[in-house]
Amino acid sequence: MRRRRVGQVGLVGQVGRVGQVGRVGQVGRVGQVRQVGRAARVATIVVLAVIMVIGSRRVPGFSAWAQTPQGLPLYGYEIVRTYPHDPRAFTQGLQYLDGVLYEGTGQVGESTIRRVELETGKVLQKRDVPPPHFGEGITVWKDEIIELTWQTNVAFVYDKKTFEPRRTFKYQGEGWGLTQDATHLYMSDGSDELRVLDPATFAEQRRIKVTLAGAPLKNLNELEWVKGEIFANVWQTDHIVRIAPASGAVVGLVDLRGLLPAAERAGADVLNGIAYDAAHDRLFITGKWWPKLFEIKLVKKGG
Ligand SMILES: [Ca+2]
Repeated sequence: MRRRRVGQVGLVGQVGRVGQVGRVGQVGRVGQVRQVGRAARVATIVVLAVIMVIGSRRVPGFSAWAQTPQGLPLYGYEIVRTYPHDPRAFTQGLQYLDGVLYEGTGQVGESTIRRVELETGKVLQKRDVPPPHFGEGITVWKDEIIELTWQTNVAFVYDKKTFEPRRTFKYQGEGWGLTQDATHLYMSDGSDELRVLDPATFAEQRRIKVTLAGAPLKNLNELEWVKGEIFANVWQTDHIVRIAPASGAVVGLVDLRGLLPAAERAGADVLNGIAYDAAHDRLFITGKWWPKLFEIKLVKKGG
């Protein structure tokens, strides 16, 4: 299901109808009424979810949410700098470390791990991931690179310098995104839960149930630990949610629609790929088969 999604352009026709977004704004406001019933709240979330999916298909005149549920902060972006990105890289994992990017790419038979020069997008080092594996999220832990696979239930561990395989970890379910703080790994699997893992053993310590305005939020994809929050792409949308790791609550929404110009969107797939340079407070964003990688600054919308 996560394979070539470019053919979904047909959805745009349906999206046109959602140009009646005015209604969404109204629903959003309903969410602010304290006494609103559960049904109404669920309806709010359903509409929001639909918008998050449909909103990723950029349609002229499609305006941003008038309001977000429960007054969640909404962020737009400012492009600081644009870099080249390999348009054949089906980006599934991205991390910035010591001046370079580490990237994991997907598709069976095309999956790779790579070290990439930020400024030029040049691939400095690469290792193919053999079929039947579909490469997913990666993270660099100490002197190793850990890579998830989508549906083959195995994580590969490589030497960070040589990219030589060292060992594997097994896990249940799908592998999507992977990030870390100083002590743990955080893994997404397509559900509304993030697994908290021991980096040395891959043993699961606990799960974080991610909620948006109280309702489960699924399809959390590529991840990045940013200043004490977990940023997660929501699959098939141009939105990133900011998650408080302690509670799992979404504490902010980032609307990145329009980041990749429409002309370049044709051969590209969805936004996926967040990397953070903590030393210089730089946030990098790209997507699957995107020809560009962007350094952005978040800009708070509304009041
Ligand atoms: Ca990342």
